[in-house]
Order: sequence, then C-alpha cells, then structure tokens
Amino acid sequence: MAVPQVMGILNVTPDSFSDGGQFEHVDAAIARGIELRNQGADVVDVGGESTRPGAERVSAAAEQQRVIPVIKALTAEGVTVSVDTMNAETALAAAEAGASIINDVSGGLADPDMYRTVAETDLLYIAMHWRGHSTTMGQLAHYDDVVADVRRELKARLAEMMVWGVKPTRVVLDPGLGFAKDARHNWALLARIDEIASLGHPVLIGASRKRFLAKMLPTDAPPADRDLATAVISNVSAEAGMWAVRVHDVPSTQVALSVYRAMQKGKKR
Ligand code: PMM
Repeated sequence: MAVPQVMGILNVTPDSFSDGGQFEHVDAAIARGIELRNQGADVVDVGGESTRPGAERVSAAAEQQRVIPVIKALTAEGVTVSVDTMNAETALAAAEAGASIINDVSGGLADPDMYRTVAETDLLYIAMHWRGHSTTMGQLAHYDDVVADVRRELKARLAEMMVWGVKPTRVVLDPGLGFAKDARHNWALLARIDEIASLGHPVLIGASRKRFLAKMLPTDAPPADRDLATAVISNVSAEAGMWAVRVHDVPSTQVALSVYRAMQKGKKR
C-alpha cells in the first residue's frame, strides 16, 4: 500500500511570525516552507487565515497579501504548494501563482464561487467536512452518528461539485477533525475512517496538534508536545490507506511513516 503524502503546514498569519514587518514576515515564511520541503514534506500547505475555534475572519485581500508572495517564491523553488483557503478569489490567485492544490476547510460551503473556480483551474481540490465558521462551530457539534452524518454531508458536497463540472478524479475528502467536532467525534471518525473512504475518494487526515490530543498530556503541556500523538496518528493513517496527513512537525511524521514502511517490508516472505 502507498504511504501517505506528507503535507507540511505553513500558517502565514501575523501571530505565526511575530517579529518584524511584512517583508521579514514573508521571508520567514518562505524559509520555513523550504525547510518543510527539505524535511520531507511532499506538499507545503500555505494558509493566511486562522481557522482556530473563535478566530476572526480576514478579508480576501489581506489573505492574498499574506499568501501570494509566499506561494510564488516557494513554487519558484520547486516546492509543491497547496493553498489553505475558503475564498474562491484567493484560490484563483494562488493557482496563478503556481499552487497545485486548493485546500478548502469549508468544502465549498463558505464561498458560492469555489466549485466554479475549482472546475476552471482543474487543480486538485481537498474538500473538508465543515458546518460553519470558527465563531459558531462549537455549537454545531451535534450528530446522531458522527461518521454516518459526516459521510452523508460530504456526499452531498460531492454531488454539488459535479453539477459545477468538478472532475471526481480531482477531489480529495477530509473528515475535518476538530471542526464542529468534539474529541469523541474525532476518535470515531479516525477509528471508522474506512466509511469515509468508501465514498471512493482519497482521504486526508488533519489531526496535527489539535486540542483532542491534549487530553493525553499533562494539562499545561504546550501544543508542540502533541507531535508524538500526531505522529502516531500518521502511522495509523498509513495503515488505513490514507492519501495524506497534514502536519506541523514533518520529522516526527517521517519517523512514523518509516515504521510503517518497515512493517510493510516485514510482511513480505
Ligand atoms: N485543519 C486546520 C486548517 N486547515 N485543512 C485540512 N484539509 N484539514 C484540516 O484538518 C485542517 C485544515 C486547522 O489546523 P491549524 O490551525 O493547526 O492549521
């Protein structure tokens, strides 16, 4: 079985690179993107809008000011880039700047122009399960059976995409861990991810440093301490035949995937 691709996270938000002005900010982001690639990231996921619970929205113009120079520089260096955006306009600008993948946490629900843009650019499209913006998603975490409900809602998104002319072969699905989901929901989705995969699309898992992993650590542990649990999930994702894992710390996930590769080799007689 193929090993999942590793998507390295590059958040280009003011709080991620706090020192200096806009220029240093962009330079620091570019350097980090190249570092992620050198550590073995197959794709660098560039995002300019925080989707953390309670985060405020930024304008599409501000988002583009943050991400476009970074995408241009990274693609010029031969890095494969995905753009983490809910805005069709930003997705289009990113495509023109050289991005190969549109990663939309809203699965097309935040911007009515997204599917048309995906169809026009013909880029790979990651459609995540989503129910509402960060300010409201906490109240939307109600399910009868989270896995069946997420599957049904993703299936409805797929049907809508096809109406707009998106090619099914260009669509990757994502269960959206932590987005309108509590810890129990996230574990159910991970444990029964085959039910999401049965929709017939590649699947991406984004568990990295999310809050549900904090429960395994001392209460005051910083988010970076969640990298071990993240790496374990990368190994589990490989076992489950996932297409990609989206992570902050690439080296620890590389170790986890090496363990998977060695186990696969060990199975051969
Ligand atoms: N999670 C975040 C942002 N973008 N994209 C995809 N496809 N899947 C995710 O789970 C996902 C995402 C939020 O995490 P971050 O703020 O730590 O990047």
